[in-house]
Parts: sequence; C-alpha cells; structure tokens
Amino acid sequence: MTNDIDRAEPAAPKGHGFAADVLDGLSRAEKRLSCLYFYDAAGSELFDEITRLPDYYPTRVETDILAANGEEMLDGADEDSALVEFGSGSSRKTELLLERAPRLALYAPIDVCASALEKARARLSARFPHLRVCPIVADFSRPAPLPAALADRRRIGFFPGSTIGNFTPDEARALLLAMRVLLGPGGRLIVGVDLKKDPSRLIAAYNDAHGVTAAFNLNLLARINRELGGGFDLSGFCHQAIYDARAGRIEMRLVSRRRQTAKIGGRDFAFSRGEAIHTEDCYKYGVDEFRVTASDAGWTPGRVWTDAEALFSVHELRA
Ligand code: AVJ
Repeated sequence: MTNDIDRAEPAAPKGHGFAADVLDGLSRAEKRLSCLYFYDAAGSELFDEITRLPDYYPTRVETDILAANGEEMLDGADEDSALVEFGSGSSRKTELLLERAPRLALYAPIDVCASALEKARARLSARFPHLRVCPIVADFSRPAPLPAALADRRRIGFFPGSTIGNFTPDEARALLLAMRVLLGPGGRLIVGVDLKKDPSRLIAAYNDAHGVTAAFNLNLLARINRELGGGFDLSGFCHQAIYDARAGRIEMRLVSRRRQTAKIGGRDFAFSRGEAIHTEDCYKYGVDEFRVTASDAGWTPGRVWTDAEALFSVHELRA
C-alpha cells in the first residue's frame, strides 16, 4: 500500500520556540515552563518509564479499556473510513484498535515528531499490510487544513491518554470544537479522560515512590542546561505534585530548595527559597462533567467505557 507523509503546514507553532518560551516563562512573576517541552529524547524515555509504574494507572487502565471495547468503539469502520489520531506518538495504543477494525482502510497519525511518525508507519505497515498509513507532521492543537487523504472518508478521531487534561476546560472546549470541524459531519471521536478520584491516588500517580516523575520534571531544567547553556543546579530544586480540588487538576511544580540564581543565555534568574516553577496542569473530570464539556463544543456524547474502579474513562462523541 502506498504510505505518503502528508506535511500539513500547521499554523505558527504554539510557542515561540524553546529558548524564547523559557526566557519568557522564567521572567514572569509566577514562573512557569510549558509541559510541551518535557518530551525531548530523555524526557520521552522517562515518560515511557512512568507509563510502566504501578502508581501511574492511566496508561495501564486505558489500555485495558481499549482492549476490552475496541471493536465496539470502531464499530462500522470500513473501507470508506479513516482513523485520525491526535498526538499519535508511538501509536502503541492505536494497535489495539487497528487489530479490532480489520476493514478500516486508512490511518492518519498526527504528531509534531516526524521520526516517531516514520517509526510508527513502518511498524504498522508491516503489521497491517492492507492498511494505508498517512502520517501528518503537525501540531494537532493548531488549526491546519484537512489533509487531502482524509477528504472523502468518514473520519473517526482518536485522542487517548487524557492528553486533553493538559488543556484548561476552555482550551479543551476549543480543541474539541476544532476536532469536530476536522472530523466533519458524521464524524466520531474516541477520547480518553482521566477521572476525578481520591486525591491521594492522584498524587501517587504524579509523585511516584520510585522518583521517576521527579526525574521527568527535573529533566526540564536539565534540557535548559543542555540546549540553552543554562546553569541550573538540579539538586537545588525538588519535584512537587499537588491536587487543586477546586480547579480539578494536578499541578506539577519544581520548587527551589534555597535562595539561588540560575544563569541562562547571559541572564540571571533569581529564585527565593520555596519559590515554584509551574510545569504542568493535568485536569481531571467526572464522567458527566466531561460530557457537558463535549456538548458545549457541539458534540453529541455517546457511549462511555470505564474500568471497574472508575479510575479512567473512554468517551465516544458523535458530530
Ligand atoms: C501525557 C499529559 C497524559 O497528564 O498524565 C504523566 C503527562 N505528567 N506524569 C498526564 C504526565 C506526569 C500525562 N499526559
């Protein structure tokens, strides 16, 4: 089968580039760095390690839900359908759906990482010879024209991992609206959403006993040192994960253990003892709460699949 890489030219990237975003974020009264920058090579390896941790349930539980219900989720997918994945990464979870939709003819993974797309394309084309794989190098959160390969097909979107939790509720509504436009009339979206639960369970998932999430968070400072010639002393910062119940989100931070200064690109950034750099928000939803959010974005909520402990949910939304 032909496998063409469609390079949908995304609008301007979300940030202004790593260096500019870092200098801007650390210049703010409340310092912050974007979670987008977690995923350099070292960060991606640490995240893969996180997904295998006993404390970090989302990946394991979502995978079980997809394996148990994938056939139902993609019911009706046939030669005229296309599976479009937003932020596809390694496409590992996608295989669970592709195994259960043998008539599906086209898979379009969207990701900013061309090398990850190429690896996934090669692996999936070998495993599913009948499947046309059309990787799209783009930032799924930015408006981009509908790729030609998708134009005449019934589109099913796939957005797993509760990555939607990295967006504020307002941003999530806007993203779901943009996905509905891209997937078009008759479109469907299968989206993974981590559920609200006992805060202690959430904190353990984002501050695991093995210290892998701490290393993942601190790697952001190591990346600044590596790529921007930064002068962070990583031992001078500690990882922190808190749950803001009012906002319904986990907040990840790097907290300065002492009064210190870090030099980046000739500029000094001062930190007082206890001062935090905000690095990530991970929003959690109730099942009905997410259905309302999806409805506000013009979707019709459909079936919902959860695990027995109601830790995680996968929602079907219909355009
Ligand atoms: C990849 C954004 C889904 O929010 O659980 C894991 C990232 N951060 N541990 C999440 C993450 C800390 C993860 N997402």
